[in-house]
Amino acid sequence: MAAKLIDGKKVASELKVQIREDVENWVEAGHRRPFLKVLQVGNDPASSTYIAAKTRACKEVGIDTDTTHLPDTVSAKELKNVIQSFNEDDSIDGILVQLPLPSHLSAHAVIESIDHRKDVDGFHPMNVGRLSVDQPTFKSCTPAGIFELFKYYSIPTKGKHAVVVGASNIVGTPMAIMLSRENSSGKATTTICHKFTKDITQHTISADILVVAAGQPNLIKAEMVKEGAVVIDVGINRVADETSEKGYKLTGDCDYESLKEKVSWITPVPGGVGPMTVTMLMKNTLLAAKKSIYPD
Ligand code: L34
Repeated sequence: MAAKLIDGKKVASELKVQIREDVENWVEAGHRRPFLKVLQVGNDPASSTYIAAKTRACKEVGIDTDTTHLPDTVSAKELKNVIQSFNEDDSIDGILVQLPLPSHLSAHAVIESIDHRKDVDGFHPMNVGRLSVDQPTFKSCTPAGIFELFKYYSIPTKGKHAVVVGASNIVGTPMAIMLSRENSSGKATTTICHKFTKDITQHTISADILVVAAGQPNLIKAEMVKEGAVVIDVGINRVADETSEKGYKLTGDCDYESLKEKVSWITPVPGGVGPMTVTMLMKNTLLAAKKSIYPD
């Protein structure tokens, strides 16, 4: 069986057209244009690329944005004060602190210092907690984007066996929550694999839906998946490649070439999940501006 391509780039651009319309309607109704504040600490090159993608998307959908850039020597206290000032600034609808942070800073503490009503990443414990109990919330952008892809391609999750490889706070954990809940979203029987899982293949081989967010190039090979499975590759690894202009190429966590002969649906890297993550951030920022999740 040859797999069908899940074209995240295409779906993302269609969704952005819709979001743009929603933004313009909001503005035409007399409201201030939504505003996203991005905070970058240090100079991680991948972070700079992702923030550039977010800034571009804001432009496409008509959301105002700017990025405050702090040096990687910033203290926890200074960073907290900056975030506090954003929390109190009524002209800011959404706040995003790009991760990872330099090692002397605690991501937990930083995320918790963001006003949960402006947490458009959906990483604040309030929002993750609400996700866990099916309350309206800012859904983490990557899992939300993957669910949009399921919807667009009419890929059912209800009653399926979903396996998530990787248990990060950004992707694996919220993805597993969304897949597993009975009352909203997934309704799937869900397994989470992580670095302590003894035999990953034992789990992946029985997956109807396999979501891989481990950050390890070529972790998942054809012999580890079931014929006809749906494979979502969240990995976005930079591997050295002297033939490319940038000196690296992007590759996911899955061996795409061998998997595509065996599975039913697969996301490419790049052009799969990445653009959806960025698009869901636009959606959350509009929700924040409209105070849809947390009315005053
Ligand atoms: N706070 N930190 C916070 N929020 C996030 O949602 C993120 N993430 C992850 C890293 N840190 C974060 C992102 O934005 C990963 N991520 C992200 C964003 C965009 C893309 C990939 C990951 C993306 O646009 N990917 C393109 C290729 C980009 C390239 O050329 O490098 C793609 O087609 O996959």
